[in-house]
Amino acid sequence: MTNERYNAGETEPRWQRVWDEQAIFKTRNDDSRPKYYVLEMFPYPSGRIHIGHVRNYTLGDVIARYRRAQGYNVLHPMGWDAFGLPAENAAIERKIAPKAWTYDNIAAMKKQLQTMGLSLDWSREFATCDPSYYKHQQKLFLDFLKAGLAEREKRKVNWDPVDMTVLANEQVIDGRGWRSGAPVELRELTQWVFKITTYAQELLDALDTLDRWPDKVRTMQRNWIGRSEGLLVRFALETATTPGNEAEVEVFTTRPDTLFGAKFIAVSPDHPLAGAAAEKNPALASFIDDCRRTGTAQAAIDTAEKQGFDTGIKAVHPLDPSWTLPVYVANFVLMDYGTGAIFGCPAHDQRDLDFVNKYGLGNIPVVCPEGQDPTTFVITATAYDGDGRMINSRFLDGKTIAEAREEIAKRLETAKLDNRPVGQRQVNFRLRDWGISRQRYWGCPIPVIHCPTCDVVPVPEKDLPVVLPDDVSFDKPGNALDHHPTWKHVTCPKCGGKALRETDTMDTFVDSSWYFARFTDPWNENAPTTRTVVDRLMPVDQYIGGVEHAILHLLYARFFTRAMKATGHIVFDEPFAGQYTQGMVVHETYKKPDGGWASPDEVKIEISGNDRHGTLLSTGEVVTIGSIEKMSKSKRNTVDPDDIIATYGADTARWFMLSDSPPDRDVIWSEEGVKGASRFVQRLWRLANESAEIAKSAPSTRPVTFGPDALALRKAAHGALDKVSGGIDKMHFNVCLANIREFASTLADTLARPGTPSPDLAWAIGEAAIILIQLFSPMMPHLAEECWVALGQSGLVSEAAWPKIEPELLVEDTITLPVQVNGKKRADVTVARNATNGEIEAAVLALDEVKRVLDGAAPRKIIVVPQRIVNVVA
Ligand code: ANZ
Ligand code: ZN
Repeated sequence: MTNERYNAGETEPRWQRVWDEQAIFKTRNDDSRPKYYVLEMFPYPSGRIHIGHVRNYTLGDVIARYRRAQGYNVLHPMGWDAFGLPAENAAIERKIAPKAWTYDNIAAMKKQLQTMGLSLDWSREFATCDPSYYKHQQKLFLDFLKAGLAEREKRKVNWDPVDMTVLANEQVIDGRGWRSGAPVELRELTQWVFKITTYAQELLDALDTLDRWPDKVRTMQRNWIGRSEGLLVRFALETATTPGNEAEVEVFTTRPDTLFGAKFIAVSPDHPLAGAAAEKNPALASFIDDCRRTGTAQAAIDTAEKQGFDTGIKAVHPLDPSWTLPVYVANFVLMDYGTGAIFGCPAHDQRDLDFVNKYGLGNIPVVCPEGQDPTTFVITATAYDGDGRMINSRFLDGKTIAEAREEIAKRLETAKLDNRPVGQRQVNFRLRDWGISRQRYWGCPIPVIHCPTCDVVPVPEKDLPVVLPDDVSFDKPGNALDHHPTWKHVTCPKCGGKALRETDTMDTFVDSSWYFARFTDPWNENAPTTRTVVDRLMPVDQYIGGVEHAILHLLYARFFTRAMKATGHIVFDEPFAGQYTQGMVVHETYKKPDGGWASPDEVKIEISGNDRHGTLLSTGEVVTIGSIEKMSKSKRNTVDPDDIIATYGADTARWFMLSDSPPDRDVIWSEEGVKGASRFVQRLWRLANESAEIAKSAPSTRPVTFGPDALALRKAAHGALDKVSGGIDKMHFNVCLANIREFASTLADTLARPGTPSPDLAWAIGEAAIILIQLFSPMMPHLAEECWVALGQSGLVSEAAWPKIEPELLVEDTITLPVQVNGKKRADVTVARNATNGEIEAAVLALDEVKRVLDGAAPRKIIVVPQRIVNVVA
């Protein structure tokens, strides 16, 4: 028996080499077995793996290894989401070329990943900044362009006048650019957009079919798509009050039922009516300018104080010609939603209520909650947006909201203004087309040429890829591609005249919208996908990543898959059959006496009873143990995967990641927890060796019968096998780990019994050890290989078939029945499940409780209700 401690530092690289040399994780595209595609969201090459990556890839690896053992042809690839701003920032701050910075980071991170023992097919690796990848992305762009799925659109964008770039809404902070701090301007620019709205309804409907997606993610997507059914309503204007004889304004409403509660009309600062009125009214013009400074971010608009400007224009109520409403320009009405104009019903919309309360317009409640007295129901500071019955609404009074909505729609559809219907039903989506133009160097070039004669000319396919130049400088703000002396100057492919390349590059979300399809055949130089391969290996069976990508990335990928289908590159609509959002890795925080933060590796934690206390390793000063928070550089509560793996080994880190919390919850990283995992590794190693020693003396063929001890152990083994298999299927990994621990204890107890085990028990111990090793092999693959050898098994456990459950060992073979005497429950009896009535009666009569009641007399009758109950009639 070995007394040696398990040495992860020695074994882990050794097994990684063996797997690598035998190329056992390489997936063959011509493998005819059923496929299983496991994918973790690919990393951005920031330079270092962080602990969140460790969790993400461990989760995926458990599934990949388990499915492989089950006989699937598993595809488990890895690559790099390599374009983006940090590379340009590094170039500016450290004078390193974005390309060199990116590929250096990739090399460093790949080394780190390889120490984790992940069962990845590295032969498929690519980075999205490889021209051999983005070439095909440019081809997809051209195909989308032909299919009408990409087009140019004039758009209002946030423009940073110092950095000379468009900013995403998230990059505008308090109206200023996040880097430059300069006040952001709204500019109208021509941008390339992908027509995601073409699929709005389909993207919404198909969410119902994604039954292996978390409900919360589907809900977030539904809300983002934001379908509303409403009514377009045309309000006549009193032309005497309008700047240029405008006769009407059209609004979009989802609450036509509230029309009798209307108090005002409001139009967006960008609405033509506002523009026309402003021309005659300088005060209004300057109000509109102020509004524009808020930027385009929804959050900024939502939180800004509601402000309006009364234009003096009067609108006529569509159901009462004698009723006029003031027309305001208001900062909370967006031009790019609905018609850019609304009617305000303050009693039932909080924004409208805030607005009237500011401008003294009052409110009339028109929906009364059930159980409220309509004569006394008033609204003051809080709008009521719940259910109820109509009040103060003439012919609608007493109706439900739904009935009133229908009634108004019907009436306004038939009512006429200027010979056309006043009302028209309409479905609106919040979803906007996807603007992909970025004024950035480090991205995929948009493959078009602008010719003064021919306008926009697609780059001919034979000229793809349009490659980024390497010789760029970042000494001026703005787009380095645009500043390049020669790159953009080309001849027009159509007329041969002088022309300019598009210097905008694609949003990096484009790069991650189809990489999963490219992984199926990254070697195809001629096309983005190989149909015979992609149609068989897609969709991804299990996708895993952070919840921060629940909306945009997943939605863009779902759109892209449809657009690729429409252009003949794939047969599927939905890229991810199963989707899982993992929780974060969190850690407690430590505050030093001087108020600064201490990192976990600077602190020594001591535990006495329930009390934990920490001191600084360097000075012995006491630190305050603070709250548990997401790991962040600012709080310094991070742990470095390299350190963990160097100290404890990858298996320990992997095991700990899976052990304490369900994968979709946050997991608290703690030194104690990792130490516990490390002790368990040693325990398993001892168990495997002790079992191996006994298994040596076991009969080589399976015994025909098993005694009670052997049977009990076999039941524990197959029970654990059953539970862990089911648990991995459901991704209940923490429960699986608990089952494995429990089973390991049972095996340890069996081994601890005094005396030499009988041959059948020795055989059962060998079987149990093999099952145990296989059960933890997806989580701790290196340890499993080492134990596999110790047990004298041939081949690699990474390639072994998942053990077969013997179902008869799962059946409880005894049954416990309640025993009544004269209708009163006296006892329980435990008998063999297949016991005869005679055997059951004998067992019942032998019970002390029954003997006492019968007091020596024979029962008159015993009635056995099979599997249910036994009645004794005394
Ligand atoms: C009158 C009304 C009364 C409204 C009421 C709501 C409650 P969703 O569900 O998001 O589609 N709206 C319409 N266009 C707008 C725009 N461009 N900018 C800002 N708000 C706009 O929201 C539709 C509702 O949002 C519409 O219904 C309209 O206000 C407002 F008790 O009309 B409602
Ligand atoms: Zn031309």
